[in-house]
Amino acid sequence: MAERSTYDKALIQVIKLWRYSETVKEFVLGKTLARIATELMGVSGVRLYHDQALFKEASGGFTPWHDDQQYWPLASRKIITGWIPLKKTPLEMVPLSFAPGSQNNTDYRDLAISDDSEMVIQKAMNEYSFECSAYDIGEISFHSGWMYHRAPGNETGKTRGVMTVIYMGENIRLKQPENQSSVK
Ligand SMILES: O=C(O)CCC(=O)C(=O)O
Repeated sequence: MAERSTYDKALIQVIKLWRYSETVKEFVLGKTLARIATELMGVSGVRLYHDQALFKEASGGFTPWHDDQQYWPLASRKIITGWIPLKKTPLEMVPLSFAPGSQNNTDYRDLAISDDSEMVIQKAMNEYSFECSAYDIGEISFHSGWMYHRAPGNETGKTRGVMTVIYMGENIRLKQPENQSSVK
């Protein structure tokens, strides 16, 4: 752990879970979450952008303040992440904290997940209130692509596992990448 970067200490990522299991495929490609995402974004329908698992290991580091959309060269803000804990996740298992309203703050959007984003965005977030809740099994949250969020390090000695499913408005278009994060 000590040799990893802040980004790599925070999470282990496994992408495209729907390819590994029929059950997961049914869940990820199913209509339940897609319908909620459609309603939240006020769009006529959604497409799946991608899904992934994120494991914050026992003794895993904090997830620095960041927004998600900088990583995606998409031309509108109609994109949303469903954050889905794989187990009951009480506050000590460090669920995400969100800064509602911060999706309209354009100042720090290109700060890639790093010690820098943690420091700079943390300062800016002092003018917002945060929301952070415990999750029972089956409870999930959605956050829009530009909303800043973070999570503390995991000191519980147990891995905190979640999966995310990201939906975009069905009419969304690609745009030229505007930063290094979205070139990859
Ligand atoms: O689970 C975490 O700590 C980070 C997840 C995240 O940033 C996201 O789903 O957008």
